[in-house]
Amino acid sequence: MPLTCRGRVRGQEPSRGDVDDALGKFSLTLIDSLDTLVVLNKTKEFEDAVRKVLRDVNLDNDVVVSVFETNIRVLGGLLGGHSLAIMLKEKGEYMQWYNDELLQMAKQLGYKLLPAFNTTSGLPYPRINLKFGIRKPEARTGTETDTCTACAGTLILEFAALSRFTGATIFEEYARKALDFLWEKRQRSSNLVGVTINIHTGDWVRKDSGVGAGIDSYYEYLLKAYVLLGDDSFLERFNTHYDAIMRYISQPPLLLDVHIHKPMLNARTWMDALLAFFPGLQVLKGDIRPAIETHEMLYQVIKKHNFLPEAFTTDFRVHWAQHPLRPEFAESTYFLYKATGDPYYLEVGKTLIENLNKYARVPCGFAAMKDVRTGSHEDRMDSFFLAEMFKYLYLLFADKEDIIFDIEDYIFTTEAHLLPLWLSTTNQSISKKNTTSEYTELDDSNFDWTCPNTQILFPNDPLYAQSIREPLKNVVDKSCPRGIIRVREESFRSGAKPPLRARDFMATNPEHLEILKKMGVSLIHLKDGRVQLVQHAIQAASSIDAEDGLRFMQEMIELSSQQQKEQQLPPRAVQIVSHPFFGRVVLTAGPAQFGLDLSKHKETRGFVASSKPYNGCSELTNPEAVMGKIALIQRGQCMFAEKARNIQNAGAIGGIVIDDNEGSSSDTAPLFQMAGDGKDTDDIKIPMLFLFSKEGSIILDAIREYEEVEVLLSDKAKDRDPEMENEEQPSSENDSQNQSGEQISSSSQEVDLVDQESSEENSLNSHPELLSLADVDNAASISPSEQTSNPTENHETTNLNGECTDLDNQLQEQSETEEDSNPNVSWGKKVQPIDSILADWNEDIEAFEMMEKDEL
Ligand code: DMJ
Repeated sequence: MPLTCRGRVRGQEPSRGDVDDALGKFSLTLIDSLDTLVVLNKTKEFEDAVRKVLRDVNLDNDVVVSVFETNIRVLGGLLGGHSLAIMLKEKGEYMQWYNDELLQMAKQLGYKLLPAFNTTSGLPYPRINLKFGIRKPEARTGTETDTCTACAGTLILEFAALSRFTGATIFEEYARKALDFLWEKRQRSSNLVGVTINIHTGDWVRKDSGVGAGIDSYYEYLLKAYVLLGDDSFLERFNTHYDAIMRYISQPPLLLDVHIHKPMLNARTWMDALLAFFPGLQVLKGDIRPAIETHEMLYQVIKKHNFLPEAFTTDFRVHWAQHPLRPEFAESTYFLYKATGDPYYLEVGKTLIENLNKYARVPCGFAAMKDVRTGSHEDRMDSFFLAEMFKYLYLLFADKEDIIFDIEDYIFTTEAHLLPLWLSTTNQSISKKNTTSEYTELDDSNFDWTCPNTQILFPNDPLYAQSIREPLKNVVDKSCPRGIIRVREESFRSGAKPPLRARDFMATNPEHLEILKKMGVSLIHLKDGRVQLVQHAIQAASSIDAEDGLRFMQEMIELSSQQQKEQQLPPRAVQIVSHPFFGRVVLTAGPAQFGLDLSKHKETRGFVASSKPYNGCSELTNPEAVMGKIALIQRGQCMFAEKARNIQNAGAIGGIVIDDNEGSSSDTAPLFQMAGDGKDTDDIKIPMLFLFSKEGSIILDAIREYEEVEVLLSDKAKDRDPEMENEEQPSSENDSQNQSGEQISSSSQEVDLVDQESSEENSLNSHPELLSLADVDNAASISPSEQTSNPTENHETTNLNGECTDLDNQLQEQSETEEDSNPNVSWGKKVQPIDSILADWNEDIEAFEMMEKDEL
């Protein structure tokens, strides 16, 4: 926890939900970073770290952990450590005492994970209790029915290595069985897999498919299992999936999720950050062109936001603003540099390092970004930062002689642990499944460009890569939204009139109502003035209209969730600028619906002072202490607006309200915004921000230690530069009209016993003409009359030159070329029986709801 300078111990911090499943009280970060130490030539430190692991780590804890995370980080970390320990021992200088102790621990852990595979399918349960396994009542797990594809399909490298190192074949057998089952369950016409699967029945629970969250390393492990184990069946499976990915998901430079049995239908209009590993995998496969294209697009997104947001839209806006210092982009950069030798990728690496140092480096490590837009931090440095990010960035710049062993003799696991390639010829007792009969030779030009042809493709000519990047130069800046192109192109192809767009819909327009009726969508007027939309495919005029209705509803769900998001104010930042922080610590702050709007004014800078009374609910008794400063006030007892007026009257230039719920943190709680008091709050001129208790105590601790603590209140963290370290001037700059400290009298006398919290519900109910969707769980609330239409969204899309072109023309072109080459695109023309449409429709809605609800 790099902000509070402590280790995170499971159970001793507020739960963060699934993220904590990686923590098993087994010194995760220490184990995950063992082999990084050797790569960085820190051999002595490696030796010490191994001793610490052997001395301190206990694997027999009563903790429920993720099987996937434990495998890739802990089992992988122990095996990577073992691989390099025996390499060092053989060299004769270090680790001479080592006697396979890490391997013994790995084996012990392997046996602890095996009960998870006790299912008829062979797919593992997603979680296991390290002490009690699955079945025992004390285990507190084992009732789950679903797991993600990557969770079940990312075991083979570690499990096979464990088997081959130890001779205990059971691990490799179990991992193979899980992979065989996933392969059997692939959607047979598209050859794609869904995101989550039922571990008992093998049914796909989420039928959307991409290369990012939930699936990513399943594909990675098929190809790498072929490399490590030399088993052709893995390559055949990988190639079959790769062909499907390139056919449906790859829409260069984008990679967009689709539905597994309607792969021409995009399932999302945004991409997640995990897919940034894919260009690296494409390099391993030897398909460099799309790797360069996707990587370039991602780099432009990074240049825009300093980091890759956890999710971003097809027009490159932030969808989820966090960035937990994920390594995938650095990984792809390393592989692309290796493949092309183009120094451009060194420049990319330099930018990554500069941004990390500038925005993420804090006194006790590197802090995850809570919000790439504000630059605020989360008290979190995941173990993959040292395991992967450090390793790949170091390797990017390392010369061969900088590394004390030959890195080419190893394969990287998904957590960048190193496994020696000689394992392919050791202990090969596992019978290989012969899947060749199932495998149909792919007639796909993708494979003309694969390994070993790369030598011919890139005779180390850096201009080659540049020529691919050039047309994409401005793809992010000049982009036009292209979220639903595929949905629309089907309608164009079928010759139907373009369906009514959700954003154009007016509940009072009779023509629109007529179209809705045709599409099987009916309107229900609720007593409270809201309107609900209900869809029944069976009531549509034709199957085509029914499909249009589905698309309309999907758009409406997306539009309304977007509008809900927009009604929320964005987060703000409290940046500690005084010694010894110098702007390095940026705390996520909740905005206020009143007072100075920090997005429109310059930041407010000042020293902090606690108000008396601390709750700020009455006239301050220490006005001299807060005058010209930023007052700290505790949440509770009265309205936020009242606190603001009291500190403003005492001459404060800003206020920070600190949550009184002990242990609350922006790591675990959603953004909080402070509402007004329901009356006119124009008299409040100073900026007010809210901090959860954990972030608040970072400031309170700083006061205890350094007395004088200066902060910046802003909408976005300011560059921390040497200037901050030199500036010793007291608080001066702020745009508050109360700069002079002049007293502004409060008009409000009202006292409530609780703070009025802003809630979505409040804002929704205040709109009379809200529209919601009744039979989809996702309550879509939308105010058609307030919608602003964006002309580019309707008619334009992006071409590879970054220019906006006319969608109609482009769609026609696409439709012609795609129909020629792809037999699957004609599905839109077929007249489907209505109940099959209805079934598909329900599946799509289910998948859509699931996607909306799920988090990475
Ligand atoms: C890592 O733990 C692994 O790379 C995993 O496969 C998915 N991504 C995380 C880091 O983002």
